[in-house]
Formats: sequence, C-alpha cells, structure tokens
Amino acid sequence: MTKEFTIQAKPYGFELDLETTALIIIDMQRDFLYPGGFGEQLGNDVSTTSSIIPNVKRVLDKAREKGMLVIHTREGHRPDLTDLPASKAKRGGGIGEEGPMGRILVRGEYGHDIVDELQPIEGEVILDKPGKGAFYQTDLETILKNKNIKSLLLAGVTTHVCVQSTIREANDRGYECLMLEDCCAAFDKKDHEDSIRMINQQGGIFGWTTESKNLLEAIN
Ligand code: TIU
Repeated sequence: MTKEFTIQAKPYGFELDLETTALIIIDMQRDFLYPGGFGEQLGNDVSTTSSIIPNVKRVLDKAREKGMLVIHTREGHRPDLTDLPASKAKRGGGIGEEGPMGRILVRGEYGHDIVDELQPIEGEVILDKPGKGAFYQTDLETILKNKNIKSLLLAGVTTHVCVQSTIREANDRGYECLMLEDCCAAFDKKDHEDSIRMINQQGGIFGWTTESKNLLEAIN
C-alpha cells in the first residue's frame, strides 16, 4: 500500500509517497560544520552551516520512524589524492593537508566524517563522492533504481554548491526533488536564498522547496 501526502511547497504542492522517496543528507561533515575544516579553510564562518543540525536531526528522526531510505553523502578524496583534480586542489581549502581534525577532506579522517548528531545508523547508505554533485562518480543512481526511489528530500550543505549540484543532477535523471530550506545552509545567507529561488522558479525548474515543518506536519 502506498502512503501519499501533499506537502505545501513552492511553487506548488509536492506529492510524496514515503515508499518511493528517499531522504538524502548532503555532506553534513565536520569539515563543513566545525572550525578548522575545509569550510573554514576556504575563508568561511561555519556557524551558519552548523546551525541547521537540529533541523536536519528532526527530519532524520521522522524519516527513520517512517522507514524511509536515508542516504548520507560525504565529499572527500582518497588518502593518496589520486582522485583529486589539480583544478580543485589549486582552488584552496587545503585538501589533504593536516588540520585540527586530521587531513582535510580525506576519507577515513575525523573531519571527513559526519557530525556526531547525525551519524548514520545500520541500514542507511553512506555515499562517498569526490565531487560536488552526489551522482558524479558514485553508484547513487543504481541504489535509487534498486530501491524503486522516484523522489528525493534534500538536506545538507552547502545550499549553493553540493545541494544545488545534486538537485540539478537528480532533476536531469527524472527524480522529483523537494529541497528542505531550513535543513540546508550556505556560508552566506544570500547564496542560500538565491539558491532556493533558482530551484523553484519558472514553475519549479529544478524542483520544489519548503520549510521542514510543512513536511513534518503532513507526514506525521
Ligand atoms: N565550498 C562550498 O560551499 N561547498 C563545498 O565545497 N562542498 C559542499 O557544498 N559540500
């Protein structure tokens, strides 16, 4: 039996079936949320990105309660950095260098992992990705196909980079995307707000956006 809901969203209601919808939490890693990581090394204030942790946790708890597929992504590279394009390396952030949380954005390091509050539990997918979009050089599409997923709820950081890249990639592959506005953050508030507008403009050119309370109230 399917469980269908309509979530109040922009530009119009988002039809949601819990059995064919996955929650994808993008890069809620210490390197983007805590001081000393990649985000701060790029010159950003990480208090904005870390502020959404409680909102994401509420949605994660609800997704777990409802038995939805949960996917956690982590941006990062092999310890030998052979998957790190020179173009990305030279733009800064100190990828591969030693920081207070280990080597920056390197798989297996403390800073590369997901923050304590949102740690994955058994049965949830952890997806390591070398790029900004979650489909690039990963098996995300295979996982979604195998699990009969048609729609994605998106949370995570940063709104204008990895969240938006993933929404664009998903949209081209035919997935319906609902971005949870207060469960996403950019270092700069304007980048966040502009991204929301870019997603839901022109009749939902890349998808829908909403506040998480609309989702939580509807599927409660
Ligand atoms: N720099 C920035 O805003 N973001 C990233 O580099 N990666 C993610 O968004 N995860």
